[in-house]
Parts: sequence; structure tokens; C-alpha cells
Amino acid sequence: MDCTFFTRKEILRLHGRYHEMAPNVVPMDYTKDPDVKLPMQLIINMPELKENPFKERIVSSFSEDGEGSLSFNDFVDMFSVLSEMAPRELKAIYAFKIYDFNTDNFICKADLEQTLNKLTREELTAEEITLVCEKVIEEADMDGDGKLGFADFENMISKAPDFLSTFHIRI
Ligand SMILES: [Ca+2]
Ligand SMILES: [Ca+2]
Repeated sequence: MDCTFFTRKEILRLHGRYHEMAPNVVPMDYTKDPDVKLPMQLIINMPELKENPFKERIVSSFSEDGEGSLSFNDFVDMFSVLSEMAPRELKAIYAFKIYDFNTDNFICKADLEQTLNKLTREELTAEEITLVCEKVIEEADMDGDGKLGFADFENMISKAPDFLSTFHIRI
């Protein structure tokens, strides 16, 4: 719990939530440092995440074992980044990672199309999505390589803050 914006009381409350998802697995006493993890399936069903179109990607990006399970520390880290107290810069780092579907450290048109499809819950036609993506890239791509590096991405979210909307959670 090195890097969190929560008070001790909030962490205890989060632990209560973590515990109640699997009371038989999660101990109340962490003094013996048990190696406990909860599977993604339980976590994405929390009311805070259930409706989030990026829930699986969010949970797996905080999973240290890379399999989507979260230890209590991973769980606290996740809610720290999603909380209203987290700085925008930190949210942007995770949003970039989550929107970079093919993990090449750039947001290309295909990444952006998948992102927009999820953000708009597939309410736009494929053609509309393509048009919007082209426009977004054209406007945000400062170095002109046709895709968005992290600096371009920050430029984009400063103009279109909706791209960070799925990264705000009230707990
Ligand atoms: Ca990419
Ligand atoms: Ca670029």
C-alpha cells in the first residue's frame, strides 16, 4: 500500500469489500501475510465495475500475476487509480495502456476504433467510427506519424476528456 490516495479508514472499508466477495478465502488478519488473490470474475461483478465497458482490461492491467487475479494490494492500486483523487496524469497512463489493444505502445486507428466502439457501446455505425477515429488522430497526432504516442494521447484527452470518463469511480 505504498502508492495510494486512501486513508487508513478507506483501506479498511476496501478490505471489507474484498473480504465480502469471498469470505472463505480472504482472511481478516493479514499479519501472517497470506498469499490471497481473487479471480477477475468476482471483481468485474462489483457494482462499480459491472457496467464499465473496459472492466476486464482494467482489472487485468492491475493484476500482478497477469492472469487477471487481484491480490488485495492490486485491488487497492486499482481503486486508487480509479478514484477521484488520482491525478489525471496517472489515469492517463493507465487509460493509454488499456486503449492500446495490441500493446505496441501506440494508439493506432484500429486501437481507437475498438476503444470508441466500447465507449459508445456500439451505438455508432462502422463508418461513423472510422470517420471519428480519423478526425481524432488527425487532430491529436502532433508528430505526424499517423498514430498516437503518449504525448499525442495526452493532447487528445485534454481536448476530449470523455476518453477518461471510464476511469472515474466513486467508491
Ligand atoms: Ca497499439
Ligand atoms: Ca503521433
